[in-house]
Amino acid sequence: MTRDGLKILIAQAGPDSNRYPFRSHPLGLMSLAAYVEREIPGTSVDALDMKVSDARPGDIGRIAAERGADIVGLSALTVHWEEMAEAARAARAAVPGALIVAGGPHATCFSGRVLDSGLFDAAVLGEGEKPFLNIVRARMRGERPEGIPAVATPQRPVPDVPRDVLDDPDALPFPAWNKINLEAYRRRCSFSVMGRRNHMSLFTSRACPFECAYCHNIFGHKFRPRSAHNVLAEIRAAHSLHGFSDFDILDDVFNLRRSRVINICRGLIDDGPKISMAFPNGLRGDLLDDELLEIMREAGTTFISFAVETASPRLQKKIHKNLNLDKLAAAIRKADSLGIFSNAYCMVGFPTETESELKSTIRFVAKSPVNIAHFLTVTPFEGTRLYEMLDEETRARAARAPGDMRYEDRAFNLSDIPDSKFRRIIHLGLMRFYLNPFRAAKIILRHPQPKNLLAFARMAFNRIFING
Ligand code: B12
Repeated sequence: MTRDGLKILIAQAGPDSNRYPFRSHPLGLMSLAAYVEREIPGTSVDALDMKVSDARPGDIGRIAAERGADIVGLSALTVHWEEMAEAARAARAAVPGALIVAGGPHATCFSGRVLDSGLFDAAVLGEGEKPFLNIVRARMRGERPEGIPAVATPQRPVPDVPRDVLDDPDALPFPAWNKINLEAYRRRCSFSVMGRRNHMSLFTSRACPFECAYCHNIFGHKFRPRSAHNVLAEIRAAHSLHGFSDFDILDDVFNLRRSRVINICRGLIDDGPKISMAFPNGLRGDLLDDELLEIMREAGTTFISFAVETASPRLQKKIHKNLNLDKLAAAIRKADSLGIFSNAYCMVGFPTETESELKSTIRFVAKSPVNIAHFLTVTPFEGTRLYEMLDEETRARAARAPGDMRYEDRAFNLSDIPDSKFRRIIHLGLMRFYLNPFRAAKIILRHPQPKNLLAFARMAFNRIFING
């Protein structure tokens, strides 16, 4: 049976809660929608991000029924698996004939568990465009989604081909900006500098060749960058169609290929548009040099998160990040001298971490000119190499509570430092960092969004006196 005009609803599950206020655009859903509609004309895809919507997971059934959905695709981070399961249950009850498909980070990492729930007909592993398109095509032929590369099903829980990615990411259409409620993201905190901004998220490359032990690698290790030409075209289209002049670039490792970064920046400097660029997800500091930072600044870079993780060379090795700390420190200083607002992401509480290693990380950051610091307690996600390093008892605790692995959660101090001392050191570190008058003055003078300074002050207060 061939039938066009298929209706598809894809949704990202999660609460719209202030407990974790940051929001970024659901680029995965936006890309799937644009790709499927382009490849199968006549198909219509609706996208819904529950993290910025009044719709609760239980409402997905009603929404799917109202739209007459033939396929309901659901995505979530592992922390929001329960919401995703509830949405699937609601969809199954309301549109029993629809195909219910899981995708996104949780389905990628835990496809077996997702299918064992009995709520899904299929789970897509990793990059979703090609597998999802193949599922839609199979449905149009009246076939079950069996034997499709990168698609697990209850009958075949391990796909024959584990991933099915696009070799040339330039072949993707730009994300479907028209499928989401753009206004909802303007009203919420962006991932960058704690503020409400008229910004758009951007993903300019897929995959990361590094093997950091704590990472759930979604796109694999073969770095697939979009060309500078293609990235510039997306920026220009988002700017001219929707007026965005502020971009959050969320790649895993945007600056892996120096020449590409230079070409993107050169294009912006020479031919515009004039935009501001932020890198809230972290750049690799040891792959930045003076000249590169200068051109990035000239092209509009206002904010960089430096993914420090730890200042202990031993731990850098143990977690397979192998960051060159001297190069990182030099890049932080250079960014500061160029007036770029910056953040340091640190992970604290690694297995075997000692008191002196923890203090060395805090000292590294406190002595550096970064404007914001995060000391996030390491969360041992199942399915990562870090998790494999744990003993049975700690693993069991981690596996029992995936929903509890929330931001800045203190439940898993895996280090050799007793809990109370661990907390005290971090608390004192945060005080030393934020209560430095020179840093405070610089934050006020340099903040790229002065109207968000109050929100920033509230965040720093919470971090020092509540979370810290
Ligand atoms: C931006 C971002 C965020 C944003 C929000 C992201 C969101 N979607 O809600 C913020 C800052 C809020 C965030 C927070 C956290 N994040 Co985060 N984040 C990211 C980041 C850097 C980019 C996401 C993105 O836009 N990707 C680009 C798009 C194109 O990819 P995608 O969304 O994965 O979609 C593709 C596929 O997954 C698939 N797909 C997606 N949806 C669907 C749906 C269907 C039906 C199908 C078939 C396929 C499919 O196809 C898409 C296109 O190929 C990723 C890293 C990464 N490489 O993706 C981490 C990542 C998603 N985050 C991660 C984590 C762990 C967290 C935190 C839990 C960290 C922490 N301990 O605090 C918190 C959660 C806090 C909370 N309580 O909500 C992990 C998730 C692992 C997991 N198993 O859940 C990732 C993968 C990082 C990593 N490499 O480990 N994050």
